[in-house]
Amino acid sequence: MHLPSLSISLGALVLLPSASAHFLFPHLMLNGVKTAPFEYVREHDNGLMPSNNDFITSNDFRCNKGSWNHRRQPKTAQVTAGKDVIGFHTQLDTGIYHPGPVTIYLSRAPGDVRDYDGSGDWFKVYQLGTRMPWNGTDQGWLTRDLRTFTFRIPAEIPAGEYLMRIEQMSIHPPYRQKEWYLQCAHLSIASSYNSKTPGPTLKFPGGYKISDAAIQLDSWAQPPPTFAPMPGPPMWPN
Ligand SMILES: *[C@@H]1O[C@H](CO)[C@@H](O)[C@H](O)[C@H]1NC(C)=O
Ligand SMILES: [Cu+2]
Repeated sequence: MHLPSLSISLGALVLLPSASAHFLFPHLMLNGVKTAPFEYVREHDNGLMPSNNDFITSNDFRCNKGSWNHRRQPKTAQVTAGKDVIGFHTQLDTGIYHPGPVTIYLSRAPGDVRDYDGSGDWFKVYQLGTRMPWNGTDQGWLTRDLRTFTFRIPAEIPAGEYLMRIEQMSIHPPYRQKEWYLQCAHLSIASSYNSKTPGPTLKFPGGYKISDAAIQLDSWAQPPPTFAPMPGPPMWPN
């Protein structure tokens, strides 16, 4: 177990001034319960550091830097498709103070999720962007100051073990520059669904391109943008 290192890293977090604290998502949300930090979430070695756009071409864009070294630490949460409400909660109740979308993807492991690197297909099950219409301000983001991002697992997901990946793309730097925050949880999904495979799917890296409209959004533009495209494909099921 990694409780000693966990308490050290949380202690270090507490000492950080909030202005330099970015976002981790160490708590799996399970039917309204905030589980312990990293109980079901794969830790990584990037701490609270923002990643820049180089990140989207890296294998670390799956579950963040160094997460492979932590893959045996979390438990795998037992959940049921079409029933349980799941998601993530930020570290130390930090509100999302950087404007930008939050998306959540699932990828089925070939076997045990603890041995899965996220190199397979991902599909999107959650997204939260701006109010519509958007007046181009930070206040217009529905993600703003939120700490919890949850959704009911769709019934239309085959049984199996899954990585669940949350991503926040911060859009406050100028032009195409973005900051990226992401983290993965371990799920075992019970389901009787065995119809069409969830999609559309994408790979990480490769699925996002700098030319994507979501990444090209320039929050500094004048006049301000009035539409913020979501990163990635449409959600499953449509
Ligand atoms: C933009 O909209 C948000 C709510 O969506 C509001 O709080 C804010 O005052 C608005 N700002 C401007 C400049 O219209
Ligand atoms: Cu920042």
